[in-house]
Amino acid sequence: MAPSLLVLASTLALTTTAREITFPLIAGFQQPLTGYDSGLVPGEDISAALYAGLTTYANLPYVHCLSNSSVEPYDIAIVGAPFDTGVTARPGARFGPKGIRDGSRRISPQFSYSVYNGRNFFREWATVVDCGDAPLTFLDNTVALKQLDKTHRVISARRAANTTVAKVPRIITLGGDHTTTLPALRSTFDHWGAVSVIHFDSHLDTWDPSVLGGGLSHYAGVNHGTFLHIAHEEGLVLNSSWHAGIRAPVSNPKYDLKHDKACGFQIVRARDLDKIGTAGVIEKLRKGVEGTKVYISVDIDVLDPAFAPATGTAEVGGWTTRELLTILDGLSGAEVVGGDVVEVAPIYDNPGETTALAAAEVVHSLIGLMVDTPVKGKVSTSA
Ligand SMILES: *[C@@H]1O[C@H](CO)[C@@H](O)[C@H](O)[C@H]1NC(C)=O
Ligand SMILES: *[C@@H]1O[C@H](CO)[C@@H](O)[C@H](O)[C@H]1NC(C)=O
Ligand SMILES: *[C@@H]1O[C@H](CO)[C@@H](O)[C@H](O)[C@H]1NC(C)=O
Ligand SMILES: [Mn+2]
Repeated sequence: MAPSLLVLASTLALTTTAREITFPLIAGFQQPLTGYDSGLVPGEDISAALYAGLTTYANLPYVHCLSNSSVEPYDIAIVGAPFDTGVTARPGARFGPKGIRDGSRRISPQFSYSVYNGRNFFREWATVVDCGDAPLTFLDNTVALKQLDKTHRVISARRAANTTVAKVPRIITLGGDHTTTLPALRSTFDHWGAVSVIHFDSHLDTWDPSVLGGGLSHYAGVNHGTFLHIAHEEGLVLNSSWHAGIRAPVSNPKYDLKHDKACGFQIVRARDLDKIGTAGVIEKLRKGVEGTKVYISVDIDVLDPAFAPATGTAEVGGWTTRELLTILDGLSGAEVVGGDVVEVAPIYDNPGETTALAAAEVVHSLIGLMVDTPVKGKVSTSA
């Protein structure tokens, strides 16, 4: 080595040994959010952190809600319904629950105070848990939907955690195609009777099974475009129900719309928002369901494909994610007894998870509505 380089090398060595380098303890975004321990590693709290462990919705605790034994009680249960063989266009929503959980990784009970209302709905009276997915066969729709009926019966029949507020736990379903709403409505009927459905969707979904399904078979008639017709037939839906965000074409303007009305629905179309704004939409929906129990079903295709490309039956000209969240949060005060986000088919999402992020935040809003307004219900004996 040349003498000058030697000098340089020894100077560098001197510098590094002479200077005390203090690294920041742990970068802010790597800190466990439950609390900050000043030690670098020893004593560091590793009991809870984002992106660690298995992925549940919003880093909530997992509870095996379908266990034969008694389980830790909960007030609001998230359950996945991996079912997509009732879809009429692109399949893939059986992986929706996984996609929505992935999209929710950054949401956590420790870091969820809203800048709009200052509240953290995970930290009020309710215990919110993730029950994982319902075991549904992927080869027989009739059996799968019966399995989902049973899943809802078992989960909703457990005694709630905070019985001073409400004895019956409420369920938020992660779809699955929209057919999965039917078992959820049967379950809310058991505890609360018929409900007003607020149905966010670009499609009506009240089609007569002989129209959508073609009358091929009874089996084919139970699908993601007919479940609201069937729910009406079964007496699960009140005539104070609403569609919001409708824009898809119908097959017969006279029959389809008349039939939809007969099923108990009124309509806010997607472009109505341009005229009456989010406040106008909120007012219509709130007044429309006043005094009744409400089930909120969000087909992610209510959003424009720019905001939710990953869905079974995308329709252009829809709402933005912000508009939808504003409208949902604006429904606070409604007695929401159940809810879902359906038709998320992650395979069509982009690397930024646009659809999954939106769906995860919609679930967050549904939790907010449920925590904001507790609802008493009768304890079912059917499970
Ligand atoms: C749960 O209960 C059912 C019916 O009693 C029984 O057939 C099944 O084996 C039980 N499962 C487990 C895992 O114990
Ligand atoms: C149950 O809810 C009540 C009313 O909001 C609250 O005061 C109480 O702390 C809750 N209990 C538990 C165990 O969370
Ligand atoms: C719903 O039905 C009741 C009676 O069953 C009726 O009084 C009411 O006007 C109906 N509401 C709508 C919006 O059709
Ligand atoms: Mn739908």
